[in-house]
Amino acid sequence: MTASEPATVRLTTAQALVRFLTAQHSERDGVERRLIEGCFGIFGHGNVAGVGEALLELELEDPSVLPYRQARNEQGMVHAAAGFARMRNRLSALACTTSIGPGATNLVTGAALATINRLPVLLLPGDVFATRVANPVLQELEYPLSHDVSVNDTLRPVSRYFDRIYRPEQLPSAAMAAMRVLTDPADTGAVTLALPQDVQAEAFDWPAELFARRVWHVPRPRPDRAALARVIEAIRQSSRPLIVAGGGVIYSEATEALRRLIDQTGIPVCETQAGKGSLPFDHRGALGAVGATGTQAANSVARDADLVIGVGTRWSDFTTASRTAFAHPDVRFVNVNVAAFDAAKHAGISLVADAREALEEITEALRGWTVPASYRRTAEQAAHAWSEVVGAAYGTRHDPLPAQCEVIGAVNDAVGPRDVIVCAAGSMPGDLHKLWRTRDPKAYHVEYGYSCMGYEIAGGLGVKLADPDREVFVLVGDGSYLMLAQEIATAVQENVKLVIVLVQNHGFASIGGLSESVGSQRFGTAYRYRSPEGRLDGAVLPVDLAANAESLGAQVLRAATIDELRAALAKAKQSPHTTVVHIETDPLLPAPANGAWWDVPVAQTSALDTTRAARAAYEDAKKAQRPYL
Ligand SMILES: Cc1ncc(C[n+]2csc(CCOP(=O)(O)OP(=O)(O)O)c2C)c(N)n1
Ligand SMILES: [Mg+2]
Repeated sequence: MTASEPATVRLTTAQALVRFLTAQHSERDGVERRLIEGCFGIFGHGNVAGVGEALLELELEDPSVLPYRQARNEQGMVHAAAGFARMRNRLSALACTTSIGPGATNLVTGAALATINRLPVLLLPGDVFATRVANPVLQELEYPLSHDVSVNDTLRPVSRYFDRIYRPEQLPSAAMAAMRVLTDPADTGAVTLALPQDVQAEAFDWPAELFARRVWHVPRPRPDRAALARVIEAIRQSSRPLIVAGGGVIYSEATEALRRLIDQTGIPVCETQAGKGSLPFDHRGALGAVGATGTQAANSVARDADLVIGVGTRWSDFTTASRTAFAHPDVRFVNVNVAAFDAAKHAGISLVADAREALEEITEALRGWTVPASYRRTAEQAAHAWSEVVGAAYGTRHDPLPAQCEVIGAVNDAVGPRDVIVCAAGSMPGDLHKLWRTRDPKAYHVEYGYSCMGYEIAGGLGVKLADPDREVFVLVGDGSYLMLAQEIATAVQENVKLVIVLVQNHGFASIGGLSESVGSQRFGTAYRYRSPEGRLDGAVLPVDLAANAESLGAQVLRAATIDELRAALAKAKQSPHTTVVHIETDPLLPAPANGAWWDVPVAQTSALDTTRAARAAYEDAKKAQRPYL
């Protein structure tokens, strides 16, 4: 080698990729951290000899550099990675390696969840031979029209960046593009680098600088001056403005800035699922949840608001109650969002910016301006009235089986202010949104972008890995548990402690209630034997989920009453082990009503009286739906 020739390192593609990952860092507010902190995986022939060999070399060198963790299900490991990234405010992430075929397609649901929630996860599925010398390889889908399609192409629409590394030379540019997307607050989501199994094992002379320490700066874009002036003008002209705090407030660590703005101006604040915790529940001006699962306090203020200022929200149908929540005839929107896509929604005044930067500049520009005192009082009284509703729900005392609200109340009493609750699907997310008393911005972790059954336990594992100093309480229904509970075994293996509250109500309280409301008579929503009449309305099944959890290595406590639940939670908190607290509840007792609507179309023609009645109610409710234009 002459002095002018650049230094190279001979490694396989897989070795080069994992070495590259160990050198990547993110930076925001002057703090640098590792970008990819570890790797989940399940090995098969599509990754064992490539990425597997590379990870082994790394572990033998130093097991702390890129810890490898075995998952039980590929979907579960992406959920864990998503929970991890959310807990870290998207500043660090985990990689996930899989085999080809089913191992890879099991990633799809997790990838969709990550992308919809804008959470960075790095997916490394194996792929079929690039050289095609041995095709069709075991598990290869043969697409007759083209040999450059594999099952991994199902990951394209659910990835924010997708590339397939057919040749080692492609790796540097693909890997750099992947890191850019992972660290871009507007573009982030699942990033997929599909790795054909032969290419993983192929050696190449890499430029040494590929492995140099690299820092990806996470920006805090400041608002455009003219757009900011438009926003300030709109706020000054409003008499009933309302802030809707979304997940962006929390990811941007903008909660202090939000607090300063509302303390100064008196603008009340309500929260989306991802934004819950933006303010402590009892802060002056905090109205709690908004929309379909909102508090009556927030929804009454939302109904009359003349200016709705969304901060870091993508305006899901739950937030707008399917475009019925904001009913003022002249309501206008302001959208503060780091993603132009969301900032343009509802014909709002678009303010493309980081939430913290934008809130600080808005606060400064509004100096001396406040909402009318009477409006502030109205909002505070509404919040106070809802707090009494929550207190009553926490104290329901239902017999013989407790109500879910009481369970939530008991868990709320048991958690410390920084402890995290994790949930995702079923009736609990809505009840938690309405009723949970949140005290810390990172203490409420309900995945409601994809509301994916099965996220709860796996996601909780990721949360705990991201912040081991906090106690993590997973709330999971029996339906979600049956879908994906296996990562309990991973938590046990990793000595990661979770407290899992398993709410057994023998089926779907959520969809059962919804089914009834749309006239479908709870059809197919309870877990029951097939009866002699041929219907699923026989006796309750003999399924014992507590025994199932025990068999996976968890410590299990069975509670029959709320008092026993309180005692079990106290014991679970003290225990160093992952503990499942099992409690049976009455599925027919919903949380307090809020009068909000959700658009679920009902059959326009039907032989059923129940459906015809529901259709009439649907058509009536539909009249309140607005275009927000
Ligand atoms: C993967 C997935 N499949 C289906 C659904 C639709 N869904 C939403 S809630 C629910 C039932 C959840 O049952 P359970 O976990 O027991 O909670 P419960 O409704 O009883 O509170 C279903 C099927 C979903 N959200 N996710
Ligand atoms: Mg259930």
